Amino acid sequence: MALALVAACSCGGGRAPEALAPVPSPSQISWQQDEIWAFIHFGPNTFSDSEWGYGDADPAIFNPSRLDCEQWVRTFEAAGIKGVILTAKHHDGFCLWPSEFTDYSVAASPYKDGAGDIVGELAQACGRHGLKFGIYLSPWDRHQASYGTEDYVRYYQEQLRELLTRYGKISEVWLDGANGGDGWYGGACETRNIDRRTYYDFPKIHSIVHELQPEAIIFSDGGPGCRWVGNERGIASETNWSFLREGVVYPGYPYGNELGPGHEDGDVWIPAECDVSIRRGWFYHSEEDALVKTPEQIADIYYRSVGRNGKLLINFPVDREGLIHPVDSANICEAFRIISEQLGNDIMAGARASASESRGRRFSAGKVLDGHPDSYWSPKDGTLNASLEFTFKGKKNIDRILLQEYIALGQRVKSFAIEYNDGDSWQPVSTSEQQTTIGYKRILRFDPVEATALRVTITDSRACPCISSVRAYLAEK
Ligand code: FUL
Repeated sequence: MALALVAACSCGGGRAPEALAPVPSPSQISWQQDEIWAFIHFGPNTFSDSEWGYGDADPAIFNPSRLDCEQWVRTFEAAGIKGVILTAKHHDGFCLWPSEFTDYSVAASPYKDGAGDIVGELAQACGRHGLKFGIYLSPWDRHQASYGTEDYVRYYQEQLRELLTRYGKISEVWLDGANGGDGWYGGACETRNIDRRTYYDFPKIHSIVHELQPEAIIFSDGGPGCRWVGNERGIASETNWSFLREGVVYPGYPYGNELGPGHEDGDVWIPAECDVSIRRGWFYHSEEDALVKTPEQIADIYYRSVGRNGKLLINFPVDREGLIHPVDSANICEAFRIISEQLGNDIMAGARASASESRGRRFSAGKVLDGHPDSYWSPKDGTLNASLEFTFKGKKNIDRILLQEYIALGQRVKSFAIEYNDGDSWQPVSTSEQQTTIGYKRILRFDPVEATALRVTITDSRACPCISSVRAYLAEK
């Protein structure tokens, strides 16, 4: 008996917690680990100075003189961005690839005398630099005469198949929810209303994506791969569950405030994607050259998106030459430098970790400091309130804490509390941010403290917490 016990302890060190549904797919985990992707809005709108083209722009206006997808991708690489989504077709119906199903495309434009293919050029540049690639194919199409009929639904599906089979691996498909009603529609110039829930046959669209690109994440207001965060400012809710109740939210859904926090009692894993433009508009307008978000503003958005269990999708309006404007590219690179500097020096390195309780050696407090994304601290089954303590050598100045759950086993933590020891007693950190959900990543900003120790208490959880990482920083020097 004694021998058997010794054997169990030395090889196992405790049994892993059961997964708590819903859980993410491996593609959803890797999607979230990328943290920041770029968005590109480019098309006739760039040349007509509009945001929502009516669908009647002459393809002759689409004439980028120096288009260079290498320049876009080099900018993203320098800014630590891991992938890019291109508006292959926006609401105006113009296609940035030579689709065999319409003449309304780059093939009818002066760009490369009609021999260009911007989807292909960007896909290749991403391949050369190891970036992932995704496409935006607007369901609403203000150009096509057939819009509103079954023929258009077939047309959309054929175009989707084309994009998913011609360009190698597609890692995300963006299904926008806008349906403004009026448009050119082959010259009819009228308002067409469709039933947003049923017209596009989204189950069929999803099955085409799953068949042709099984690892692609499908974005829409309600997923199924990831959901819209509910605003276009790139800001996630402080309380942010990566779940929705199945079948409730669909593209164009008359959403309330629920897309931000998600459904705490949801049954499907649909994490929040936070889209925002580096400028005001999605498309390029020269009068916005002076309105590019500053590096500090972008860093703040990072804290409010990635730092709140979201993924950041930041848009670059490519200009009329076909380039990312130098101010946009300088500001995103500087933002990346600021974030890397602020979160570059982990004060936990060298700290001693202990826990109020652990389920075994494999799940001890030290696992949150070992840098392995797949190791984690966890207390016993049924323990919903437990704490981790970190003792420093001497006093440390701290104003950020970064927490991560091991989300492969589900998102669990409902609330937590951060305290520091000033040498005499434990005090709460001073912050205006809620200490609620954690998820993949949560970064809490607080007034600087001088601490001999830090304590992270999980005060409530859906099941025993599984914490894979705790880091601390002094960002504002
Ligand atoms: C919205 C669209 O209507 C905008 O033009 C833009 O593409 C944005 C990302 O999504 O719904």
